[in-house]
Amino acid sequence: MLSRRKFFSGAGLAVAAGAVAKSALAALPEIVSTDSAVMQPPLMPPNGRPYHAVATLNGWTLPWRMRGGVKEFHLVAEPVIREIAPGMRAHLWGYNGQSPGPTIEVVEGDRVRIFVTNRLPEHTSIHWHGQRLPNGMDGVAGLNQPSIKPGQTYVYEFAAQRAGTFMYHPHADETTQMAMGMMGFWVTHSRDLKFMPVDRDYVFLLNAYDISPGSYTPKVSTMLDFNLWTFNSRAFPGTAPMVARLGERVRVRVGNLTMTNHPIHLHGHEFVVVGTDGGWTSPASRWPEVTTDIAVGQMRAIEFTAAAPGDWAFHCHKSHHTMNAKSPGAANTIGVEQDDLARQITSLVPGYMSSGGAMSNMQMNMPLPENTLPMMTGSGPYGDMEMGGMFTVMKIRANLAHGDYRDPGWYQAPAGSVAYAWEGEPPPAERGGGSAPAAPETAPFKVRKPSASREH
Ligand SMILES: [Cu+2]
Repeated sequence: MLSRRKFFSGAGLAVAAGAVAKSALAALPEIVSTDSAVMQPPLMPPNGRPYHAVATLNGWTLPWRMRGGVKEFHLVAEPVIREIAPGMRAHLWGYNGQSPGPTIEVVEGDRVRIFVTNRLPEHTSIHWHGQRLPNGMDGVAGLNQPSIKPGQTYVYEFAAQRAGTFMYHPHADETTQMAMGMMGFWVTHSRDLKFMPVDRDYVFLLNAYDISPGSYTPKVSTMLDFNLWTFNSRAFPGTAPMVARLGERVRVRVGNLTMTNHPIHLHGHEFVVVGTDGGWTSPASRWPEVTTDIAVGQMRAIEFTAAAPGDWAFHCHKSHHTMNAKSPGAANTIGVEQDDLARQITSLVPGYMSSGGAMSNMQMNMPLPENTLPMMTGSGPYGDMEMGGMFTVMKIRANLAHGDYRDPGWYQAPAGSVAYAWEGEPPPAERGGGSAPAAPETAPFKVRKPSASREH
């Protein structure tokens, strides 16, 4: 359940709400909001066409009001506090109490009306990324509509024409507002309950922030050099696990609203890309993969059968995206005695954090600035995981009930099925063929000088 509901909370609005007639209040759907980053179970549709609800990683689905056959939602753009992971909170902008905003779920053919109230200190708008809709509902401020000024509420109305995976985000002062966390997921379900059914349907957005160690608010002038890589504005170990029962069909839908691409990788299973930005892929077009690259502005839906029990890593394969903020330009200190060095540097550069070898040891000896996550962190049943950022775990269990989304804890591997330390003596090193090949006296290939005429 949602942790709290706000009915026009906020000092100024509370006065205004008291001054207007009940009939006027009834015209706007109630504002449902949460301050929690805890993953909510799927929201079963209380009315309208039935569908198989999705589960939003560290997020929730926005309830609606059915009015005259139209699904009415109320989004509020506002400053929020997001716990990125235990030990770090970010001052972001989002919707209905959190960043990202709540997931919106509708069914193909639904008539939808979305009220958007702006409680930000600047203008905004919402673009419904990927939707077929009337041009005036596309949400590009200045092009399709005037911007929504602070304090104003705008109404968007359209029919959800195409089933698939979508996002929403501002199309006004976009670099600022997306760097501050304004975005949300949208799923339009098929009218046909038998169309590509799955047992679990997880959704989340890829987002990135530039928050200096020791501070709370993202730098919004950053274009590429972000230092915090997140799944739904959560960094590992703050990311919830995705869970599945052995044998279940699992779908994961990912949208990328960062400024770079992310090769998303699942361990222990092959998956197929069943959906893109433009809809479902044809079965003949699919091929098995274990990593799929998701470019900027793209959405991908992947599917696999949970065939093997265990705790399977699920992460972006750019290794600097599975760590938290680090000091840029740090040297490789592999082979350097770290302890004494760190002490000496810290006396010169307060807050210094090294990069390179032995980072975990280093961190243990270094005090972190307040509100700062360790660069490589998280612990599992066997010790330190040294991960951060865009990382979570797909937990597959034989004894999990259908529809149970609770964290089942760490996997208890059967005896004899875990990598183990060799206890005996290592064999002597031998080189094949007896002697090492002699080094050539001269380079075995010709070096051609670059020719100016061949350069383009
Ligand atoms: Cu990445």
